[in-house]
Amino acid sequence: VEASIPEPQREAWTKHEFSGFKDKDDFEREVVRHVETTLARSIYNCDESAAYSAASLAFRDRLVKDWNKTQQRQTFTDSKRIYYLSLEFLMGRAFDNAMLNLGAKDTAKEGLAELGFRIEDIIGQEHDAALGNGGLGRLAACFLDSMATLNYPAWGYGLRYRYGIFKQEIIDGYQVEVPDYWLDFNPWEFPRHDVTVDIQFFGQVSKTQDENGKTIAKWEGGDIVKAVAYDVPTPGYDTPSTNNLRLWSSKAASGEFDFQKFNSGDYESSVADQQRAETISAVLYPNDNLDRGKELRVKQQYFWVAASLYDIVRRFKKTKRKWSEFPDQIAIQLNDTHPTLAIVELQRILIDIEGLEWDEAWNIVTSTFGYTNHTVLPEALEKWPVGLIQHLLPRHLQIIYDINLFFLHSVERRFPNDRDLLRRVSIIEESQPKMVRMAFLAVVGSHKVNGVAELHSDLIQTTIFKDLVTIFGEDKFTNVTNGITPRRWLHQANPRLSELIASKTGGYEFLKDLTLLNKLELFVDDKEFRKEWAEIKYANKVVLAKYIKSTLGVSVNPAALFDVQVKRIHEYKRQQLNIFGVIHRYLTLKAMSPEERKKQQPRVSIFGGKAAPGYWMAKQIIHLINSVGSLVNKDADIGDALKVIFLEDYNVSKAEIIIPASDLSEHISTAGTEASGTSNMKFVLNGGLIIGTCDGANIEITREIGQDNIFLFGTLSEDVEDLRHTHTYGEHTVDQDLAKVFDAIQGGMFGEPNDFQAMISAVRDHSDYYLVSDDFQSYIDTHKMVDEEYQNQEEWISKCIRSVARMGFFSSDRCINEYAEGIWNIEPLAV
Ligand code: NTF
Repeated sequence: VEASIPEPQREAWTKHEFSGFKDKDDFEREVVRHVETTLARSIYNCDESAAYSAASLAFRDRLVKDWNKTQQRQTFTDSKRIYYLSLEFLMGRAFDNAMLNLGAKDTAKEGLAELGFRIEDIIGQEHDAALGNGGLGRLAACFLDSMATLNYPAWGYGLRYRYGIFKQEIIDGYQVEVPDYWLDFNPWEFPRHDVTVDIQFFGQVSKTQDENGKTIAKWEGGDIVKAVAYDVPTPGYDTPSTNNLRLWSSKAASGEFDFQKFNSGDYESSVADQQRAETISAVLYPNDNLDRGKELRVKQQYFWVAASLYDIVRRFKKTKRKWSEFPDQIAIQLNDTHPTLAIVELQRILIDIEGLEWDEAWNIVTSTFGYTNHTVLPEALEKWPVGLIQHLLPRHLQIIYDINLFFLHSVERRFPNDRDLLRRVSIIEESQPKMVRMAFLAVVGSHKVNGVAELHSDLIQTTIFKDLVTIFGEDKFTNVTNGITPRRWLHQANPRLSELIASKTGGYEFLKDLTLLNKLELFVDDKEFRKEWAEIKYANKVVLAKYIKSTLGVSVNPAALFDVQVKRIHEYKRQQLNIFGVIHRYLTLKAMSPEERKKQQPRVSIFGGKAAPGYWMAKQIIHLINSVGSLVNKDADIGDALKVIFLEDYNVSKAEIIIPASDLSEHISTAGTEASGTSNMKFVLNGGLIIGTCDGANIEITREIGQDNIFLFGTLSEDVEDLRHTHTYGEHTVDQDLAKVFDAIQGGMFGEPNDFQAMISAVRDHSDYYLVSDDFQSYIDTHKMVDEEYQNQEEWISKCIRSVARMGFFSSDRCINEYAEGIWNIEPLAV
């Protein structure tokens, strides 16, 4: 490893090496030092925000030591590395996580107390790092945690958005979006102003022949934007391994400042050019499961991918290995199609810059990449107009055409005279305008393609990639069922439950081997254990009830059944089914005598989630939920029997409060639409039961925990197509109970009926694409079962314990090990 200090001077360095705080006193000293020096405040002048900053810096100092050593070890060992390319990393807060992963939270707690602070208040000061929309981004964050915990040499690559996902405010029942400027103070990142890459856009390609008659392509002209690296240390749990997440930020290239304009007095427009360069990494696109085809988005993608590949190739070239060894040293995983241009960029680097032959280069490329698909929804599959790529990345378009040509030739050789097959599998869709199908490009350019749950992996092989399976064979396609990190989603979010589990399973080992949870089965019949378990759930519900009271002013009874649906708002996730069910419950309660009403199981229906700013129907759904809440919550006849809550601005740190407090959570997508879902796993792991459809990972959760421990309902995925067909071409009547719900809405019970007309029409007058009416009856029947079973608390808690005991499979550690073995072919690095 390179070092610039000569041997004789190193002794002084070793002698004075900083090693971070070791105990409580050390920690306090570090906090006080950071308050006085780094934050430049006079002593005793420290509010919670400053205490957060200083305490974070004290922890950061320790992380950095481990991080440097990990990087040094990885460079020195020179073993294979995995690069995880994701346009989203939904990290949430880092401070609590760092304390727990370093095993120093108790030290910090005592230290902060002596300095006059409660650790919870200090944790609460941190702004979420919200560089993601939902499940896809949070999955990437869980993967980073697992890769570090399992000691894999891994780097994440992403974009450093100045604005993360917007902050949601609810005003008069409507969603309002507020920009999330989160970088005012972020101790968890290190700008690397010396690590920059020039990224080229536009320009033209010239072709010449060299002395051997070989064609040389030169991409020239156009604009240059500078990528600056920002590094985020990501610690593993109970290991010194600390990996790197490198986020790129865009800046005007130094040569870009237009002195011509400047000297002619047009200073403002030369500044405007600078700002234009900075817009590339300015904002995260707020769409979940939707592709809007915006030009700036493809610019983001190329900017990030080109910077990352330059970095990866630069690192590889330092080792002086042969190009053929590239795939033995490097695995690159594409998180969805967003980084697919990396395939084209690596091919370009190898043939245009490094001078490799096409075939040799293409072999390296396809052996390096793996592609994970996260959705089958057609509106989410990325396609870029050929004209746009031509304009922005002229050389890349040529390479895409060549990749397609060679691919189609090989198809034609194996399946002669099947012109329709060629049309169907072509990377270029011959539409008006022509489009580049990014998912096909990703499949053709990777050696493995995986879905994220069993049903989903089967579906991609039989629908969107059916022809490609025929062409490449089944071995190229595989499944890796998603997982979640138990460190954040159990230990951090639910410390009391984690402690109780530790007391019965032999310490905190289960956090590193989640299958050890199975030891809990021994205690299912232990009354005392069940009591402790129930007390923890109740305490978590009290915390959430207080939060609801403080934010919405609504009192909810912690003894009621907490029924939670928190996730992005989307028609396919069917929050409309949930709220229609709630209205049905309300109408039923209203029709009862007061005595009868008293006998019903009290419920709190809790919703949360953001709608994409341009998704009008999703915004209507939010409005209806809030309108129902404002009527129901102040209806004196109803009282505690039903409350309807919409929690504003659902994000990772709020999930950490909500999930441990749930009795029942809703995962009710139309079968075949939710690729996996990951919150379903988080809820069960925290001792809540699920009501759900046979979709995504719900199916495997059922297999693991047993069908007695989950409330399944609704149409099966294999029947969905036929039902849709009947809606369009045959009988289509609305369920009778649902029709009553519609009547209530249209009668103005929840305010202006026109506001909700589109939601009703989608079901009644259009084809009810998401089968809300078809599934309505079985949905409300199943909720009736839930009410009955909840009455028997002993049995309910037994189910919760049994379920938790059987959740070992859903650790992201298992998931990462599967990727490492089946796709990346890499091994952990001994520490
Ligand atoms: C999401 N996909 C899926 O909708 C979820 O079911 C899944 O749990 C997560 O990915 C993680 O695998 C997307 O966000 C996208 F972008 F593919 F649409």
